[in-house]
Amino acid sequence: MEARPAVDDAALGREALAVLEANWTGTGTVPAPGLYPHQWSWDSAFVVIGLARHRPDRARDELLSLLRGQWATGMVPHIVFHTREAYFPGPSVWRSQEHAAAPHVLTSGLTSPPMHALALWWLYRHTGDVAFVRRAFPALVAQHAYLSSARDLGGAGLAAIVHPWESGMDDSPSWDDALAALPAIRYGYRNVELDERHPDSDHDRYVWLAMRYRDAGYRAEYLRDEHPFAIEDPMFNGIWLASCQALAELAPLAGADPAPHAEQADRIRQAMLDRLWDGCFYARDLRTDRLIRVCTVGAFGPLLDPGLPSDHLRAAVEVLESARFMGATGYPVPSCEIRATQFDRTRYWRGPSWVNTNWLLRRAAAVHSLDQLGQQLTNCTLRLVRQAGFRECFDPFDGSGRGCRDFSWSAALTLDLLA
Ligand code: 2M8
Repeated sequence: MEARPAVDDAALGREALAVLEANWTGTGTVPAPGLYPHQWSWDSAFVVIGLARHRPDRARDELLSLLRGQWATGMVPHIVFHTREAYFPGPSVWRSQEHAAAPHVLTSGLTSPPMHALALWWLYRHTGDVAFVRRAFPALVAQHAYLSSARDLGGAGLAAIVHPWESGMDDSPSWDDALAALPAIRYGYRNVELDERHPDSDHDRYVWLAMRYRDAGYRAEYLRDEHPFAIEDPMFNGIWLASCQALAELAPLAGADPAPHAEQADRIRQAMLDRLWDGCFYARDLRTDRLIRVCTVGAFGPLLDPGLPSDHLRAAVEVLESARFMGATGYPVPSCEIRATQFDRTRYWRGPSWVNTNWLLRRAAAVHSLDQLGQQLTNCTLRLVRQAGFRECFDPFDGSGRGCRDFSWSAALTLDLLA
């Protein structure tokens, strides 16, 4: 494992700010130089959270810059392309400019976990900037309205993801069966740097799914009636619920009624309990109407909800702290439970530990006053970045770094963990 010279908190904070400065393009923060040369949606929300205390000006610009990519439908795309730099699949695949609802800036046609209202709430909490809340609030209300109108494909109040990229956890074993049910595709499109992550066949299926949705005009009716991939994911919906609660708290500042946002949060909670719980939270495949019985870090998204019933909370925390997750490795929290046959400590969202999911779990611990768990998550996550740097993800057993270096959300959330 690579050794880094010991750094104290102040030096680590300075390093984190330097990474974010280097990854700022003038219009937004890229997740990492090279591999990810554009603005990714939930990455930006984590950057806003990390910069809230240190650079509120930059945090505001980051959020506004991302929201320039919002479609008239309210959809906040998972990638906003501010430059012509190469990335596959880029603007020529998504063809957003051909869609009447798309903005002038080029974007992807998919969305990603709706972290943004939670990020706005975080920013407000640290700055007290009411004027900015008023400015950003309507866009986030529109984002949520899009999710409840166009994405409630199961009709029970949850938002469905229609592509693995929308989960933020592309190659999670949760999507394996749904992907395997798609036709075998061979485009041969490759981004060689992704070889470590996705077998060719999966990557080709990702592209095929995206192009089918594009060719259907990014229509909600197509998603409901025909699209072959539709999954209710507990992490996506847990984040959405937390963002609804954030909007409910921010609403009075924006001169709006909090009730619809609080009610939406209640609906999501009830639907997750009714549809995704069976001893822990699982994703539900809407095309087979079955739970996907592999327990991943996504299972803990609903813990972000302070209103989660205490028996569900207790059972989920027991799973989290058990040898299936935190209890077996020195470094929390593996992205897939260790005993699963699909677990792979080296592969991206199939085993490695990630700073953003650790941060989300630490936030969940805070909302439930689980102080010891929160402290453990903070300390162990800081240990990862102290030892291996701001890597994209980390081996959950020995803490060695994997994927990109100078990764923005690892740096940004370290700033928050240090505070
Ligand atoms: C990863 O996703 C992209 C596709 O959007 C990829 O695999 O190339 C995921 O880790 C996702 O959560 C993240 O937002 C993105 C950029 O950091 O990379």
